[in-house]
Amino acid sequence: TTHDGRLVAPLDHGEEPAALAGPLVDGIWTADPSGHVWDGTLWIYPSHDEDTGAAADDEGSHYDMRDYHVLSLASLDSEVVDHGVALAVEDVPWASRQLWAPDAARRGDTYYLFFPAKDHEGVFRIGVATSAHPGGPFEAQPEPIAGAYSIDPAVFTDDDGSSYLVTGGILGGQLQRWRDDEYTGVDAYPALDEPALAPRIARLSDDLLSLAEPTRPVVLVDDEGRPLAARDVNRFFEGAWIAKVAGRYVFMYSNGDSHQLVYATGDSPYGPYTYSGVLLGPVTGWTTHGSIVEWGGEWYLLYHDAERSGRDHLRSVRMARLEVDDDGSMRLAHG
Ligand code: FUB
Repeated sequence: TTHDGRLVAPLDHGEEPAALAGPLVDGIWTADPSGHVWDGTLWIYPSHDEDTGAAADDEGSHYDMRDYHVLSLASLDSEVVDHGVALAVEDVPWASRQLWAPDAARRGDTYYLFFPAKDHEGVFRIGVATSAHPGGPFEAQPEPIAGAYSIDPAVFTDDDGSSYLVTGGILGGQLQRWRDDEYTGVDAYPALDEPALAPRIARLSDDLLSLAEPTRPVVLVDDEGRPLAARDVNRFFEGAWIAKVAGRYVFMYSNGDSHQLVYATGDSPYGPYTYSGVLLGPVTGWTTHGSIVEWGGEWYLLYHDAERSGRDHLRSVRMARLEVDDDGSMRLAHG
């Protein structure tokens, strides 16, 4: 059952290869997977869940992650490699706790790990760390990225080489405490018939270490072009991911209160994005978060659930194949 009591059937993977048959790794808990294919290998940048004993609350304090491990997969049939500790909270001068969902990017010979963490005042900021190897270890910049905030950084690089950083998460992710790029410290939610809180996007500088412009909202609209309202089940919650599929920009995210992975499509990385459908229904556990990645001519969904632990904050990364139509419509491929 999900957090809201619905029964969910496990995905039917049929005779799928090892990577599609169950959790990708044993031995560590992993979540929020961001996938990138570099030189033919699938690199996965997940959160590394741990039970540190932090008490559960609405701020998500029990998601108390202290480091990152990078995973790689040479083929669907090969073993997943855990590259060990890629970055730890004690190596990030500005961070105090909660290394939540990361992403990565590559420019030239340098790999970049983008990550959220609470600063010493308890405010979520976005940091960046670099490495000469996609598996790390990564060295963090001494300060968070100025102008970036909240959680769940995802970096999208367009065909012209421009990279964009999208961030945002409501509730524990503190997006509701920001107005016009200023931290208010006050939880302020729109009225139910007002436009929903929007994730933020900005182009990155050429060295990927800073924002090239102030952030702007990513507006999600219905098929009549109206911004999704705060009461809409498909409003943004957290876990943004941008990809280009069949020539269109796809914005995937965890929606509303039901936490499904849904997607919207648009003609610019900035949006607006028109709500387009559900990719993955509610999984076991309170959160859902994932990425889509093209690998060897197929599209895959990387996602997590808490089926193995039965505990919201101890999750396992999984992978499923997607069917993609010529017009960019997508769905899970069952069996
Ligand atoms: O993993 C901690 C948080 O849970 C992530 O940042 C959210 O997206 C949710 O998955």
